[in-house]
Amino acid sequence: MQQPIAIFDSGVGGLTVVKEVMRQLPREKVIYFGDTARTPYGPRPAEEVVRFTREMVDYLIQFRPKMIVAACNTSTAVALDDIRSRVAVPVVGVIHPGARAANGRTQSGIVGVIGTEGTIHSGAYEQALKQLSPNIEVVSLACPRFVPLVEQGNFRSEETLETVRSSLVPLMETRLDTLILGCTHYPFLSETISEIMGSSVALINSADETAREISTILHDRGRLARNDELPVHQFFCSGDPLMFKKIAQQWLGEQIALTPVVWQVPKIG
Ligand code: I24
Ligand code: DGL
Repeated sequence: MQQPIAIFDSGVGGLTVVKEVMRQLPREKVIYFGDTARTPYGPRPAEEVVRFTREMVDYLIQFRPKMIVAACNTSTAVALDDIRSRVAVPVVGVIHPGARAANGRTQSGIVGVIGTEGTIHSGAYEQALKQLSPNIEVVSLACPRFVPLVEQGNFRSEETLETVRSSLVPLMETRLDTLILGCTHYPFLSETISEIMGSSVALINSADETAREISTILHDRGRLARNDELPVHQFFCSGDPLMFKKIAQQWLGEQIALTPVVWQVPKIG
């Protein structure tokens, strides 16, 4: 029996990491958990995100994964150390891979980071970047209006352009040449963001970088899957299963096996 890679997120956004893992590592079996009943995590207090993240990890551990991937930037920002202290398998988050890519890319030494309120307030990207390059200058900005736009499927409307433009004003006064899209949803807005920031600003997609990191770790540890037949992935969500299935199948371009998970058992009587 092949051990799966467990990937979790606050909802459906982490499917961006899943898609990239399926593309880069087609033999690996993926177990995904999306906490769609309690999404979004971005505006929640850190303490709550840590607690919710623990619950997802505790659920996923029953599948004996060879690795756990926090595909959610907000969870990674506030709960990565907590998860690592609780499990014995490697835990990969989306922040270090994104920070490493940005550090390798910047020439001006000024890097921008956009994300949810939780991610930006944690300072986790800034800390990761400074650890790689102490002299790097980091400009961080929370963009709380972006996730709702993406979830409306509103990627390129006039309203989106205006919202993105007005949100990014604080970044345009800086000389950054690299911008980390530090949220699962932001790559869907990358054309609009690029239009506003200009073509001289490189956009870093943390999901793609994370898939490469997963690949490197499994390769280095000799843990890559060797099976000939393609794996059957499994998806779990805490909220509306039909909604999850619809989004996942559309995004991944294939049928999925989904199991709804009841978190809080309803009180009887
Ligand atoms: N995209 C996202 N979230 C949604 C959505 C979307 N609805 C349409 N599209 N809804 O994230 C989130 C609302 N929750 C409520 C609770 O249950 C789960 C859903 C970004 C996509 C991440 C893969 C647009 C859309 C789509 C398919 C693919 C991509 C996409 F329907 F942007
Ligand atoms: N998945 C979250 C993140 O990457 C975005 C959505 C949310 O706020 O839950 O930060």
